[in-house]
Amino acid sequence: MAKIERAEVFIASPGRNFVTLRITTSDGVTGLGDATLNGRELAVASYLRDHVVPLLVGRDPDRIEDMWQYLYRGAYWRRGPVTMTAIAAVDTALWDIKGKIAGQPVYQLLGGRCRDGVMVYGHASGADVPALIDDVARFRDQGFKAIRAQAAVPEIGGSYGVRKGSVYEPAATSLPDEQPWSTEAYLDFAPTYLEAVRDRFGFDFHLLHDIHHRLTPIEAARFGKSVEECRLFWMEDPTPAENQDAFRLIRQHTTTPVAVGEALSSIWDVQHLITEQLIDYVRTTVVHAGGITHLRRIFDLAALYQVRTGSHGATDLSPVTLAAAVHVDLSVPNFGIQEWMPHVRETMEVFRSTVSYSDGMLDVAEVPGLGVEYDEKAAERFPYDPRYLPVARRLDGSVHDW
Ligand code: EZ4
Ligand code: CO
Repeated sequence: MAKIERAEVFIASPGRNFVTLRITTSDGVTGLGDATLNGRELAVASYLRDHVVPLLVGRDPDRIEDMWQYLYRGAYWRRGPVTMTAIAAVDTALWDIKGKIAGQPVYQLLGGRCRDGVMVYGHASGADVPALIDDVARFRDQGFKAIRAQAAVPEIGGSYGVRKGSVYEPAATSLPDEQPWSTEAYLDFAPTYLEAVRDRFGFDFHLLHDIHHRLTPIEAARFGKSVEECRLFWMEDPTPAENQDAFRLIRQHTTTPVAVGEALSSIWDVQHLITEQLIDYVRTTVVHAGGITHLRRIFDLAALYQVRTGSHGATDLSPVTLAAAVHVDLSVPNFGIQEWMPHVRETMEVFRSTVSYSDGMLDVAEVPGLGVEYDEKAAERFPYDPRYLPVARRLDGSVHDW
């Protein structure tokens, strides 16, 4: 029987920071797991290096479910993004190893393909409405079937989700950047640019919008109602989801579909959202929600309630997560959509991935495992670069949800 011989944690910043776990078996088979928690990277690296790696060595790499239970129940302390990201890294690496040993892509081990490819949405954004319209046109030209639209709010001179040059949501060095927020200005402005996009391009593509936890439930209800004519594919994170019941209020007022989950890390965090049908899409991911094993459990629960998947896929999730997400997306019956932003060249020099884009869809190559390798040598050129996500403050100086 092969054993886990080695588990290494790599921290590198090829374009942005990534934490990667590589497990090697006594037969020399390697598996990769993403362990990146944007802005809190070293907490997960320490959790793995100091508390998990010593438990892995000598164990059976075949027993993926047992390993999940062992790390989750064995920690005693429940849930939370640091724990669930660390467990995810181990789980993902073991699925990669199982695929390589079987000589099969991971999606085959998950039951095989349910679809030919994975529909993705791209991120169009603009400093003003004409720039947003140009960006939407660019995504349409690239064949995207679904596009998220975000524009800077004039009164506050910016917004989350708006690219500056080639950089998306740059995390600041030293201390977090503080950015102003006005709910009133956003609520007046955002529906107008979503309408402008529909007026210009019509309805032959899916239009998405991210609210990024910025509204109260009743404000979100008003927003959802005000954009019903735009027929959004979804409004994302309309209000923070610590209180799952808050979404009932939104539901009572609008038919705009709701997506939640990128910041949530376990099935218990989305339980009521799903079982009470308070959302339409669940956005939990491989890396932040306990790996392929736990994400499948969430998606199976969601399927019972006609909730579809829409996994988080911004560039702070590594190419290992993207590949794992595509394997899951290919194999679950209730797939909805996958978020995707291409990683920069430096990232792809370190993570050699077989994920490919064509005509609005992603696919993986027919290679064993996840189809991603980590180039340790290339990674050495990109040392860790501590950064923080921004913090939002209302115009009176009080802290708001970012
Ligand atoms: O702000 O991934 O839908 N995508 C998002 C992201 C998140 C970042 C946080 O690290 O909201 O861009
Ligand atoms: Co989001």
